[in-house]
Amino acid sequence: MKKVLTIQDISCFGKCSITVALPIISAMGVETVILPTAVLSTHTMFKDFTVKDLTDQLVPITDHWKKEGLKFDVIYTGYLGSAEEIEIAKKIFVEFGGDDTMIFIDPVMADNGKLYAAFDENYAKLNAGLCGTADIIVPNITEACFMTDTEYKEVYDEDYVKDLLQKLAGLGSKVVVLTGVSLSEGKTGVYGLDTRTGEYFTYQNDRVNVSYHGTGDVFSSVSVGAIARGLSMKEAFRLAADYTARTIQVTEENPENPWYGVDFEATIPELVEALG
Ligand code: PXL
Repeated sequence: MKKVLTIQDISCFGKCSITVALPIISAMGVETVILPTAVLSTHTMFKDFTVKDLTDQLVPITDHWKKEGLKFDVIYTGYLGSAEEIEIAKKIFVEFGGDDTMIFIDPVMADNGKLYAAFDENYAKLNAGLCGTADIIVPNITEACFMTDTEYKEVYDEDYVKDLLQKLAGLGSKVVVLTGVSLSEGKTGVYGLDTRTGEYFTYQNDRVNVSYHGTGDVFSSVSVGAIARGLSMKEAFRLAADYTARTIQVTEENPENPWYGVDFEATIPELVEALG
């Protein structure tokens, strides 16, 4: 069975990071090993959330894994709590990544033009350095702007997206994919660049005019699960974009209307079926 290591926080309530990645990637038939970077009472969009940083646990845990000879097919990082954790993640890539290990980085730190509560611009620069060591990175436009010193625009055209992709390519990752790219009315999706071939690719589906927390984590988790299962990158991103859009739609139809996260639990059976 393919094995993924995911390094991100546990937000106990709120449906994001590990509480999204673990059920989704496991349901896709891929063993999911977790390395929690912090435990929060909720994600950071709630008021008065608590945080217990776990930086001091990362090295002891991974030292134990080294003795056990663990290796991973994919290492997927999401929300990391501190600059020090970024440095530790780099070491983990070297220690646990073989030639066949795919390093997938979602540099979770910002959205809608703003950094999340825990982060500053220096953190964004360090995240840019981490992204340089990846095979695939999947920032949203805000994160890409912070990492490349680019002005954030709410309204943009294809040239702006391609310019941003070229700047991201300069960080050093093999494949760079921007998420949440909307180039026509009513559509949204991904726009990527394979820096090895210079080829751009895009996939758009219908935009739902509402934004939910954790949708980036849903998208990344499905992409990682699909890549681990051997789908091509384009197939993986298409599946992930379709699944995320479908899950947002189902969440919108829920009369309880949970503002804090999407109802991926309701759509997991469809995801499993789509894998055949
Ligand atoms: O979904 C991204 C995410 C992950 N982890 C924590 C967050 C967020 C987004 O706000 O707060 C703790």
